[in-house]
Amino acid sequence: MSLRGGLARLLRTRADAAPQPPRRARSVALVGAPLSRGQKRRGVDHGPATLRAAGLVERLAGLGCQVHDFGDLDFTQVPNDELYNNLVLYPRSVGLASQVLADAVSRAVAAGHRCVTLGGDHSLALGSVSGHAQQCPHLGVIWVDAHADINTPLTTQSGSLHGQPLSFLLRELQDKVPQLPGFSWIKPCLSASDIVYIGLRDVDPAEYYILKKYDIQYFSMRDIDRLGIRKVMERTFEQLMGRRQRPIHLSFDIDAFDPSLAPATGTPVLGGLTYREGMYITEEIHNTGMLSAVDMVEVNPLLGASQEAVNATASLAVDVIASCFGQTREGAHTAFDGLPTPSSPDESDSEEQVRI
Ligand SMILES: [Mn+2]
Repeated sequence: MSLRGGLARLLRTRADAAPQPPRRARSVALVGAPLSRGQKRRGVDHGPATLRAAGLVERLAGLGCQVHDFGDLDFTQVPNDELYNNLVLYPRSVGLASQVLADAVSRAVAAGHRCVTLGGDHSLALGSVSGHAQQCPHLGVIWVDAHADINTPLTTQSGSLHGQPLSFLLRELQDKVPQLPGFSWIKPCLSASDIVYIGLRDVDPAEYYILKKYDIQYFSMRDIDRLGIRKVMERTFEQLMGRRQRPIHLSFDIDAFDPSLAPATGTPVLGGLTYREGMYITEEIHNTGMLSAVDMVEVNPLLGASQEAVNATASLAVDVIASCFGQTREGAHTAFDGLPTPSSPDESDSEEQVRI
């Protein structure tokens, strides 16, 4: 290859390279959402405090992020919050809390932050996704979870709203979802093709029907076994960003991990993600440059069998978030960009002597 040909090829390669997305400010907003009324167990409202105590702010700062911690939102419980349809629990409390959260996430994203919502149970995604979509109407959602969380209030068996948030957000389901008290502010902001699930292994019959009928892309644990996590992520981005780049909302339920890694959570299911699969998912999402908001949900410090179990779960959740914002398994490379050189007179003398 001639020098001129090589240079021409180099220049052409540079010119033809795909345009990089604009580099977003490395500014991260933390919003604590101690929402627990979307499920029945005590303790998940301590999730935000547990994640902070596990060193989340320091870890993000160490990666070079400017961290703006907005503290915890105040979710006042609505009095006389009776069951909907004799089954669905705390609709008014969950509806109001999600509305408050939607407003906070919308403001954080509008101010140029990438927004991390610290749960809390997964019903908070009603608020975080709605608020994110107010600023980024074309966002895509990656939902990492053991469960599909897409029951409607008419198909739920438990009555818990943390198993239903996606049904309220999906346009295609609107004629199947009744108006709940406290939910009138919610506008469906997602289409079935805007969602990809990763990690499913406990899906109710009505949820399975919805996934198939509306052709929602999902990768169950069986799919991960079959394809490997690398192919799963390639297909995830093909689905969400095959035609155009778009902001990504990552909604990460800690119960996606195997219970041996994340025991302190309300609805653990055997056979979940390994640590390496979890880190690969978030590293790849970070590498797209399009991550715009993250939920970390269902860490419940009252459900660990021991303090070690709680610490392991919280530390795993912090690793997931750090990995979303640039931590790699090769290390973080922001603070170190050159080796020190020897400079003392003795050393330079001896070096000269060697040369002579
Ligand atoms: Mn969930």
